[in-house]
Amino acid sequence: TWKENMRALETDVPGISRNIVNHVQTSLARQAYNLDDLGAYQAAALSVRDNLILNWNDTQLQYTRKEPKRAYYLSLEFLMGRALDNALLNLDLKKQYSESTDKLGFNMEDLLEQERDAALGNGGLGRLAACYLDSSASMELPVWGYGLRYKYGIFQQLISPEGQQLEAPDPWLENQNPWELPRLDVQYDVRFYGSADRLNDGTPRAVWSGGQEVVAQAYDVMIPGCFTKSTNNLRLWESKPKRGFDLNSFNAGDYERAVESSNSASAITSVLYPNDHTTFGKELRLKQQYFWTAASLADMIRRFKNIGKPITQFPEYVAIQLNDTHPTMAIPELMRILVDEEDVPWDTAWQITTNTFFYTNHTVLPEALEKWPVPLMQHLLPRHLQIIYDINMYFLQAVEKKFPGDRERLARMSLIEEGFPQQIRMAFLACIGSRKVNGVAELHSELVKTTILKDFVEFEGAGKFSNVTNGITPRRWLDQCNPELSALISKSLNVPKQVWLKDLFMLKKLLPLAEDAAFRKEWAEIKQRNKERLAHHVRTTLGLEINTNAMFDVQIKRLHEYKRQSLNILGVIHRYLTLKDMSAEERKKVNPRVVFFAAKAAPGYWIAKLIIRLIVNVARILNADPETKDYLQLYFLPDYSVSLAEVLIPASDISQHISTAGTEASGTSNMKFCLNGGLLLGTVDGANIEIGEEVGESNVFFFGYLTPEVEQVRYNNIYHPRPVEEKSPALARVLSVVSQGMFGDGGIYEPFLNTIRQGDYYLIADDFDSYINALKMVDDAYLDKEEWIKKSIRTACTMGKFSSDRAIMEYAESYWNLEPVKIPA
Ligand code: 26W
Repeated sequence: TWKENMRALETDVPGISRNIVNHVQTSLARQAYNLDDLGAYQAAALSVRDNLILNWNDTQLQYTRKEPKRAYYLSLEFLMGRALDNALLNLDLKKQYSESTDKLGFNMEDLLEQERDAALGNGGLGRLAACYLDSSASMELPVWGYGLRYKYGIFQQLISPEGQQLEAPDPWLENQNPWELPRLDVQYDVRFYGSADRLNDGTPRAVWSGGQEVVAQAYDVMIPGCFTKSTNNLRLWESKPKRGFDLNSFNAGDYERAVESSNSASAITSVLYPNDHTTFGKELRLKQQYFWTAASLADMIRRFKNIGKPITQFPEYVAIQLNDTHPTMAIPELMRILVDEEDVPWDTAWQITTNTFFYTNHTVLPEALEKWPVPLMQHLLPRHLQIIYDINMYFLQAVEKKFPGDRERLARMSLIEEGFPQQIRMAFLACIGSRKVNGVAELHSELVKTTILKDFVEFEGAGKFSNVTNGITPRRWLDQCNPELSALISKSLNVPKQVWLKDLFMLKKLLPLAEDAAFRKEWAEIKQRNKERLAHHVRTTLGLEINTNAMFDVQIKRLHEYKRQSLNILGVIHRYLTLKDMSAEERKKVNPRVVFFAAKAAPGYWIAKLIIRLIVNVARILNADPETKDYLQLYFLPDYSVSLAEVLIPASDISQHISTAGTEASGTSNMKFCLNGGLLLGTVDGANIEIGEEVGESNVFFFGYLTPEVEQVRYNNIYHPRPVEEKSPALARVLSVVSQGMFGDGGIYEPFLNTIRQGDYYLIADDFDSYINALKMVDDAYLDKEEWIKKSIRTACTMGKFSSDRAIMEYAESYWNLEPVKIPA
């Protein structure tokens, strides 16, 4: 009877409707007559989740039966965005669900808008993790993600009338989250503080006791593959106090401390740190990192033990990818488990560890490299500090053996940086504890080898270091966000999207159609409708009217000096001044432009906030100027998110990726814009370079100093400074109108302007004229509409390389040694 009663997937419209209504009546305890869009969304989401759970169960059962090697992606950030549309498309049930909700009196597109973004990430690193989960499931690979279930995701951004960024909390779990499943049976204890005593019995073992214990509680989020039953898992940990309060402290008579620790336990997973590219050395952040890696490793080891193999075979069944250094504490934690709990000899334990981990570096900016103060580690994780010291001792002995007497090298390579206080260099620990190390684009991987990890390449050999160029999922970033373009591609390739969405190189077959006027017309009309969709979005959310006959020029990413939104806004002011210089007749020949920015700044990054303020105030003046507003409009769209990106990207004619050469590791939005037929204006940096190689130099706009030149320019800027007037008269004029108050109180911008006048670390003045020249080339190219559309088609159709399916297969084959697992129907 068990078998007879098993539920099957509901895939026809009547079955789907029954399921939705059933959830309205029971799960939500609501009635048809008072059901609003939010309720209907929740019921639809719960019914989709039912389907996902059935697939998930089959997938996990198959993994248990087949015992394949598994990979785990450890990321402190997963920037998932919305789930409903994505799940419907991957399950191929969008049509049926739309028809069903239609019959029930609801519009599917309105229901989709009810969902809040799961915004458990800052930017590129977190969104990459989300794309990789989609690709792993779609490629039928046994991969799980492990992260934290933050109660509050990335802050909501508000912009005050003066242009000041204000932050509000993001209570994304407030209306319940239909996409997660609490696993009350999956809990682990995690210890902090206390003391570590070596046994000194001839083994490396120690006993770690006392301190505070907190509970890690699992929540599972299903990750559906595209057009496959394969459904993977993202396991997120929530921290909870143990039995109300900590008995250890209580029994030791420290009642106050016990109650305090019960509050502090829940604090661990309360909020995502909103810093990106800057470290702060905060105790709570280290607590997050250890809490998460300890719970995740305990979970993996329990699962491994279920298959009954000796612990030495751990690396044959488990690969762990470290998404940047944030999960590096997993390395000493695995050593602790092996040595102290499993009684494995040190060398064997180190062998197991270094065969299990893989480390991806995502930035070479010095301020982003994590270091933890030794006294903090001693206090919070005393046993791990001992282990790190031991790892360092054996490591430095080996370095000394290879390079005898090279004291400076030992100091450079030590896991412990000297200073007050001493600090632990997490990138070095991640490097020596891993089997392989990779960067995220060709140039970046070279920079990793020649700068931050140079000594390690000399010591370990270059073979350990390589490149996996980032990718993006074409499901969310084309099929979902640009359904009309997706349909045109399927029609023109004459294959269902099922085929090309999983083999993105097929787009190349459409290249000849760039010469077909009818195809170009359809292509251009879709771009136009996407621009109108964006204009509609801005009208309804902000009440602003946008000129959809203009070129749409977009820069959307975290606000950071190295990404140079500053260069863009100064270029906009230059364009404005040029328009003001013209006669009304001359202006009529100008090709109208609308410039869009969206960006969050880290709450404590005040120069970044000042740049936002400048953008907002320039927009205020420009959009109100009757002489120029038909030719130049400027918008700062607040609260950038995955969902906003899904509206902006398909609408762009040109997008800007203009970091100082050598600073942007890869960039991934560049790939998204190009895949949607937007042209690229950028520096010779990160993945821009590889995009240029794929689309051909004549279809992209490059400018600026190259990476090998940057160091010398920076040196000159300090030791042989030249005034801005000399480097770029055009920029000097722009700086002076800002300073004189054309956009409100000029005085407040002085600290920002001074970063350019003095030092100019990011080469704003050095690159300005080259940038303005590139903008002019873009204008000229846009005048020839037919040629522009050809470039747009060529750009989109050469993006095959940038599918995250390609990237994840490289990890699976060359790093993890993973095979796909077919899930039987
Ligand atoms: C500890 C503070 C902190 C937080 C986040 C330091 C560094 C980070 C991330 C590693 C920054 C990040 O998101 N890097 C971006 O990673 C993307 C995915 O590989 C790349 O495309 C971007 O170029 C890179 O800036």
